[in-house]
Amino acid sequence: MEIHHTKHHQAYIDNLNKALEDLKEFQNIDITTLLKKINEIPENKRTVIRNHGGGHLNHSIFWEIMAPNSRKPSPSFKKEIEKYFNSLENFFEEFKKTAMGVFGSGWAWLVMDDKKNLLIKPYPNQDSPYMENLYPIMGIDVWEHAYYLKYQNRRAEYIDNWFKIINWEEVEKRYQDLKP
Ligand code: MN3
Repeated sequence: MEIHHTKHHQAYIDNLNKALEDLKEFQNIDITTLLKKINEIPENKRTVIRNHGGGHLNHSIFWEIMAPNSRKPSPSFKKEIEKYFNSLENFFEEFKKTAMGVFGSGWAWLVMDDKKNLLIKPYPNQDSPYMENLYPIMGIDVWEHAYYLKYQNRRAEYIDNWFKIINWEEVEKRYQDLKP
């Protein structure tokens, strides 16, 4: 996790800043707005900003939603999850299935649409849910760099263990704060 944080995440930030150097009109907007406006970015810079801006934001959220002393979702948030996924067990099952189904490098996200519906979606590379106007609530990095050092190719085991370190307080906070 430490190499992941210090080396990989920093590279996304450095490359994003470099790509923004000659794009004055996009320098002073926050990262979520930048990604929502991805199609307004000049074509020659769009891919690099999509990859590295997305990488920066995805990882920023990822570090926040993990905690060493994971508890359980609050009763009210659990109820929200049950509303969309029937049970917490079923939610984990669907989330894992989506994360396992990401071909190659990418993420699985619990996202919210602008009608406050919760859904689980796979994303390739560093694509951000913000690019399609969805709000990322909780997501797992399933790039091999996220788990290879500890789990080699055992993505399923990594996902199962990741469920045990979810910072539910922060996940719920994101859900409440991002509610449109
Ligand atoms: Mn990563």
